[in-house]
Amino acid sequence: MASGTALIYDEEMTTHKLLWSDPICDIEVPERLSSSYEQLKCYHLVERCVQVPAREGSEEEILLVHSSEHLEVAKSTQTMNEEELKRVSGNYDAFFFHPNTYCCARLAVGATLQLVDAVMLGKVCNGMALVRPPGHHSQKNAANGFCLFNNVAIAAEYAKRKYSLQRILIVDWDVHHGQGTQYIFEEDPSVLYFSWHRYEHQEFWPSLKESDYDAVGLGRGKGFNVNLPWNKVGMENSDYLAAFFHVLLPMAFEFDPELVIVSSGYDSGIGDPEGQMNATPEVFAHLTHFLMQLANGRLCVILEGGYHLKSLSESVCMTVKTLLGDPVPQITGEMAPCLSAVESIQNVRAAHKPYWKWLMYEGNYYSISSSKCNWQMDSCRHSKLLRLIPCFVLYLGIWSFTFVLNSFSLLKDAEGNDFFAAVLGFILPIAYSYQPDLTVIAVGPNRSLGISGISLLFALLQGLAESRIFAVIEVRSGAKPWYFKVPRTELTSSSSSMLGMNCSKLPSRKYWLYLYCLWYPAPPCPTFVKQIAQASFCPEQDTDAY
Ligand code: Q9C
Ligand code: ZN
Repeated sequence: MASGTALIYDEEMTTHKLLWSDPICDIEVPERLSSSYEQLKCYHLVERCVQVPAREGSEEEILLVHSSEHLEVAKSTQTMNEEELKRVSGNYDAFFFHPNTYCCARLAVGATLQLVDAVMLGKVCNGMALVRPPGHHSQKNAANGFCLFNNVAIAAEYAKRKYSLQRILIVDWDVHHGQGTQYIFEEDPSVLYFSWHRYEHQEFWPSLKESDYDAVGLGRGKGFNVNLPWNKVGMENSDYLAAFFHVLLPMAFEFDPELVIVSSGYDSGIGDPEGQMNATPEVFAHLTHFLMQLANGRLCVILEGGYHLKSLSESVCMTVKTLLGDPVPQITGEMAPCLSAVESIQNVRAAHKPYWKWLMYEGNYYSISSSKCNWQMDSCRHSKLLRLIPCFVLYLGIWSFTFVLNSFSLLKDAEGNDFFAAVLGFILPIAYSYQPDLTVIAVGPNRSLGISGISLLFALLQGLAESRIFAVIEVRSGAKPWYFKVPRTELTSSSSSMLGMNCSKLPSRKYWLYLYCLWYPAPPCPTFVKQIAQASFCPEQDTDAY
């Protein structure tokens, strides 16, 4: 498998700038690029990356997505004076032309394609392109929202053709809806487009009906357009993680993309004047880490928005550091998503139920296994432990241990993606709300998952406890041994000091109930509810199992 992380940056793209006063456009400044790059240098990240040069995208490449009329208008602005530039800019919603804009936009397209080539040809495993102007609002025939050419959409179309790809995932974590990208791919089942965005019930720009959760795609593309509108500002790390756990990741694993492209706007981060959200730079390390588990690690991150220079550059660094394989920083703070976020998540899940197996079967778990609601599971508690299924231990979270095991017993009859659904929708949220200092995975010999499933579980959990993972593997005698990638950080703390850890990080009951709601849409099984409540309030109860 390819290794290395590409970084693409060209100072030329800082020449595109606003020449007159315009309070709408004046946040899209050249310093967005230069200060991000400076910060990368400051953390010695630039020297750890493979420097790939940008190039100008060709007309032919731009025409993969845009009309020749649009291309000609853009081209014609190169020789215009300020007055003419202002007039042409006025034809669009929130865009400005500079005489060098066309050149920069071609470089932005070319830089993106260079990254796609580097990743697809195996020169690197992943990478980031720092580009301006951004792309995701740009449409076939129009500039929009600081975007002239749709860099990411062109890259997806290019990758589809040049490398005969059948499934590309675009993750748009910019705080604005990439309506341009949606329009371009809404009938295309080979491109799964996910976007979360500040929406506020259509109050927030671009204020479109089609940015809502019920825009699921058209024709053959039905089910491949996923909008998660945020109806309140102030969304936090927990809300973004919940969106990944309960919407994007299960869908992405079912889709099984061959390439992942991120429309990477950091205006969804804390401090941004446009987004007004509260997610910290660390969250982008986690989002990146999750996406690295797809498509054999083929991940291209392309800059979109981000207008708070400090927040932007720190978040860019978090992303690149994670792409390079550094341990993911611990996320702190409340882990329960807010009610408004849960509402949006429920809505998009309901809208997509007809199109995704993982959502379709979900309601069945309760009925499938109601007869097996055996919460005692005595055999789990003792030495037979390792002979069961792969287990996940939250350190000092033994209280939830039985709980997780039980949930597996609920799920193991269901077919298909049940394991992934369990890990993503259930284990990860629990793990993130618990914030363990150590993760222990116990794997028994009669595992049904296979190496790839266990490796995925392992990799996903590496985002926790600063990558401190301990695996207990019971190997059948005579069986061929197999291995995990060695965790990147040494286990520093001794287990006895771990034991001294208190339980102050326990998730609130609200979150447990919330998990319950997402996971079991069917009428609640009273024993189950009781178990959750007990698990939440009596964490020490099960410690004697050890
Ligand atoms: N009243 C990107 O982040 N705001 N573009 C327009 C009009 C435009 C954002 C407000 C925001 C564009 C790439
Ligand atoms: Zn944006």
